[in-house]
Amino acid sequence: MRRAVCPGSFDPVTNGHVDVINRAAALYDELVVAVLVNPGKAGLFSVEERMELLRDAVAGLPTVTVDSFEGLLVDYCRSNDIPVIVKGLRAVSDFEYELQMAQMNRELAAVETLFVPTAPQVGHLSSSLVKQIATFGGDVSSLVPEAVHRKLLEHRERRQ
Ligand code: COD
Repeated sequence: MRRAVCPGSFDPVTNGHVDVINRAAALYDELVVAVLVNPGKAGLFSVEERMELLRDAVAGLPTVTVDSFEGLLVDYCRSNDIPVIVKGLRAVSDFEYELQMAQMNRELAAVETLFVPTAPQVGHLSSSLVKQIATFGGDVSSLVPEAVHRKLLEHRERRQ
């Protein structure tokens, strides 16, 4: 059974994440999308909300599950018997940091990292840009799954 994990903050999930998840799901028998619980950094959405939005986004992918983790990713991999991390790469700037983490994760626990090059249509997407645009009333409907778009609109209405 080939298993892998797609880790991230997913605050919130974008079409860029969804593309990487879809492509990783096609390569492995089981894929876990794991949301980092970072007690030191409050996100726009709670971890539960992010997981709910992810579950909605992967509803059509039967081999994909959504989970959360706290602490080191390699510890999560070890406890769940996952030998591979899948990451999306958008630019050289991503690569420099991701390479360092991949080498460290391999040294710490012999966990390998597979890099998936971003699809050109979503290479400019990031959760932080989406949040910034949505906060100032910009249209992000083509950048995120429908449920995320609705949630961002609700969030903005609550703030007004
Ligand atoms: N196209 C392709 N890929 C994308 C896109 C896009 N448009 N947008 C994002 N991605 C990829 C990112 O490159 C990343 O691989 C993944 O999707 C998640 O992105 P984010 O922004 O939601 O999540 P990050 O980058 O904040 O997540 C970082 C982790 C949580 C994976 C990392 O910090 C981690 O592993 N933390 C746990 C602590 C740990 O183990 N630290 C030691 C590391 S050596």
